[in-house]
Amino acid sequence: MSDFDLVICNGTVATAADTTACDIGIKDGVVVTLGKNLGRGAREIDATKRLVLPGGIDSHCHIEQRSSAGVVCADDFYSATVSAAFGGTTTVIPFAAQHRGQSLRQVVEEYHAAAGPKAVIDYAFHLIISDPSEQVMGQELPALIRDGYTSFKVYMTYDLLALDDRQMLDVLSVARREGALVMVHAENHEMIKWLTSRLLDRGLGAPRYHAVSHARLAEGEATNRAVALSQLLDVPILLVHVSACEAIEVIRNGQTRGLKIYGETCPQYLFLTADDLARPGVEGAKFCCSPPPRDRAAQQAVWTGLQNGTFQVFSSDHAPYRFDGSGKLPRGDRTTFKEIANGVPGIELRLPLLFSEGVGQKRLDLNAFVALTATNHAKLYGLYPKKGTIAVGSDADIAIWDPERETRITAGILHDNVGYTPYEGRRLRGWPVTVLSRGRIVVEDGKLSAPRGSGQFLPCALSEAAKPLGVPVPELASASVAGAVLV
Ligand code: DUC
Ligand code: ZN
Ligand code: ZN
Repeated sequence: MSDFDLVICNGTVATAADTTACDIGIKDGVVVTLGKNLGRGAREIDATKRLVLPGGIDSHCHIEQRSSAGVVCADDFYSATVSAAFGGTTTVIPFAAQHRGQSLRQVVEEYHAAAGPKAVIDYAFHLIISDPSEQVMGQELPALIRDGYTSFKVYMTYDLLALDDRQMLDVLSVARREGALVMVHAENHEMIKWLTSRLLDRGLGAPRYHAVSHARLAEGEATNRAVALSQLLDVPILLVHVSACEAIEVIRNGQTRGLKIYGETCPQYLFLTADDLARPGVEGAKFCCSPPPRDRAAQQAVWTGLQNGTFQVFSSDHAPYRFDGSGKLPRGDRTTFKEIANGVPGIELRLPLLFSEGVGQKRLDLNAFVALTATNHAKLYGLYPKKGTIAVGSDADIAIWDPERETRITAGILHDNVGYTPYEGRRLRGWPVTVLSRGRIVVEDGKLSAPRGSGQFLPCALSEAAKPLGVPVPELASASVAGAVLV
């Protein structure tokens, strides 16, 4: 009789805090012992010369989602989670996206119905709030937060999604009261609309003009406004998919002033630039996402932000659209940048890209890599320490990496349903070769072992990160002295 279902031995185990040579004993899906000479397991994995890391958490990805323009993602919960697992990710947090007029509760039920039978790894949901009606804000949202949907995204741009500042304040005040974390897509809607119509009026519809219309000042201005709204009500916020130097500066500045402002960035802002959108014909459509990739200086600023703690999380923002009429090119070669579905795939390459160019090129140490790709996601979204670390009592969600393995990226080796990758032809060093979810082998030797529907839903707890500072701005403090509760 073995003490463990599985023992991983002889590997180098790294968490966000430490790197140690130790073995891992796993029973009933959970890490039960860390140490040396653990004894036998029913199964053993020899991890000599391998790195044993917490499975990645991708806390920003779009799966089986219909965009506000009605375009459906190329990946369903099967292909997306399989692709995630092959890239070393063991938990995803996609969005249950409300369209205007929809009941939030019903939206959540629909996403459960889609994910339950298909996901091969564990998943939670953020909400997207596009219609903060009285019913949604007064009843549905508070109830959903209590049911484990403790984070939600709001947009400051897009005709069918954007909230105005007043609506943003309404949403922030519910988040404050209920302890939820608000994720903000910060771009100035009017600037983008104005630039877009000027460009199109002048016949400039090619993909490269997407990056012109989504100007970096639009991102900087909206980020600044989001921080001010957050400060006014003393509500923590997370700025998602940050790409521009102007926005990074605003976030850093808020953090320096002691505000609970969090930042997320993504592979496209490290490895792509606006020049990619200028590739011949409509090829540039493959690189159109919002905010768009910028220039080399912005790439460097994003690296610096990962190094100095401005960014807590590195997510894929996997928004998969095929390069045809069903996705990127609704009007074929005549599609203008305004009509191109916004988003790039990246759920499988998020970790290998950051490992190779971050850890491999000594821009990040291994512990920072783990923090940025797993631990901090679990902490921000109320999944820690069940997820995001390797510790006694944690789920045995583990990726075993061969740090020397060299891979030339091409769409054909990936497991998503997109048909192209923005990272075609790149050479990476380091790859997750064995991936476990709750002690079950999901990927081994390039093969999938987990059945459809074996992933489990994870209700999220309220997180410390979302707690207000408790220091209202002076105006609010004076109102509350007078007995008025404003938030
Ligand atoms: N926002 C996202 O989060 N993903 C893709 C496009 C967008 O605008
Ligand atoms: Zn967004
Ligand atoms: Zn997104």
